Amino acid sequence: MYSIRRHGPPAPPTAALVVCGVLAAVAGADDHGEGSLTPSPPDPTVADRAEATYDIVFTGTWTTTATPGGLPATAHFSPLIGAVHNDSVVFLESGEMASAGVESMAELGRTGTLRQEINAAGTDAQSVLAGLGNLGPEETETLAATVLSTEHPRVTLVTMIAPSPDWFVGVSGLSLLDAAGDWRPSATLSLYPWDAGSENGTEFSLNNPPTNPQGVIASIRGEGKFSDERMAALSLSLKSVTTGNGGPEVATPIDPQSLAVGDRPTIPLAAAFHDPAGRTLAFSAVSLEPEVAAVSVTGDSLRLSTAAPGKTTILVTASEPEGAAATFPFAVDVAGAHRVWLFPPASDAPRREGFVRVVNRSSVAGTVSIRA
Ligand SMILES: [Ca+2]
Repeated sequence: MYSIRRHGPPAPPTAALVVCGVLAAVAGADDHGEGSLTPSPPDPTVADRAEATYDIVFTGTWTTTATPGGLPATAHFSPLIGAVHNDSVVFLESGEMASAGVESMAELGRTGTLRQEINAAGTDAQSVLAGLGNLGPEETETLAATVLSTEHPRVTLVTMIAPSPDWFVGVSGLSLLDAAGDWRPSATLSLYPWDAGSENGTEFSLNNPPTNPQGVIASIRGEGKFSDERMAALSLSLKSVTTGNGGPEVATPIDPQSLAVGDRPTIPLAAAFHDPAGRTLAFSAVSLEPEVAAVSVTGDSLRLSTAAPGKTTILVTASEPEGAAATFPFAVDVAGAHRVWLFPPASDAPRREGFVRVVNRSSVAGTVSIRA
């Protein structure tokens, strides 16, 4: 028989403590890919408890590109079901037998048994994730403001490819903390088809004979009905991080900024945060790519200083005097030409000539001086 597998006691904490609340610079990697039913490595030890909210967006990409033989007339994805949890529990895994809950999800699109298994995980699971209903082959559903924590930084989320014998897509034990204990600003994954190993059949049909003895969960990407293309996409984007209890909260995050090289906008921060106790907050900010745009904070005013085309993420933090803090990221996209230095260096022996073009974007006269 199968069961929800539990890992042994957690490894002793490593000597190095990891500062949490700062976010990793890694963004947008499709690093889980086909292995999305292989849980992430063990969670890092994090010094201070923090909560992070993510928007989790599931998008069906089931077209004849994914199933070249066509889609069944009633093609859909069953209601999303999953959990936010820690690394002590695994609800499903490639190469392992499906639990009764995973079997019921994969064969019939039902969520009740898997929900019971998640509840039975006790404190290892922080919350159940559930969609609102069936989704069309190319439909999108957002699980907005999903709360993760340093103790529960993992997401498991699955949905049946329906109708089918026991086929599904999903992720298992995907950690949103990186190895250093920093929250990932975003993650984008392609979801490929899996066979739960519990029911026979090669057509898009229900009620086939059970697989006896039960097999294991296995990839069927590129097999049978499926091409090598993804069936769905999952994107997870960080919205805010809070540390400490009863501290400041994110009220109104700053919108993504599209800027040109040389822009230096000033952005007020007072409305971006809310402190339940009404304390005076101290603001700070860092740029993950300071060569694209640097950031400075004076009082409750944030100043961006763009320097080169590219993209960066700005992390804005508000702290109250006892140290509780809230952080959110916003994206900055800088367009414009690269600065090109056309003056040859003094060490350049051949006599080459250089030139510089000066563009004054403001209405105020300025001075340009060149020293050679
Ligand atoms: Ca099967």
